[in-house]
Amino acid sequence: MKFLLPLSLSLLALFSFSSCAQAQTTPAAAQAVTNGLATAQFKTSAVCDMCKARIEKSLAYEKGVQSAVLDVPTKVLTVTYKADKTTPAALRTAVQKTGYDADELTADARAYNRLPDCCKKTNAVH
Ligand SMILES: [Cu+2]
Repeated sequence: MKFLLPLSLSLLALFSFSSCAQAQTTPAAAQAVTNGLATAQFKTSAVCDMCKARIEKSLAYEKGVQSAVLDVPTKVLTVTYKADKTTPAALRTAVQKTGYDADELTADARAYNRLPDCCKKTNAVH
């Protein structure tokens, strides 16, 4: 029975070491802010390349936005912005005002109604 104690101790050390190493490798929040620039991703209701162009252009005019890229197949908008100039909440509002959902937020109704029929969210991605 005596040999079990050192064994369990070394196992314990091994486990605490690996969880520690894990904590160090992926600080997602810290990764997002580099040189005052941060990146945020939003799920939108975009369905086509026209939506992509509309949202990217609209976001480009937003204060603090460095770049905005929408991936149509996944509907995910990736925005790089200056963390001291704007916030993810303000960026979501900008997406809403363009007529699209942003994560759990629903599109601004007036902006949505102005979208061409092909860009309505009832359509599948095309
Ligand atoms: Cu569209």
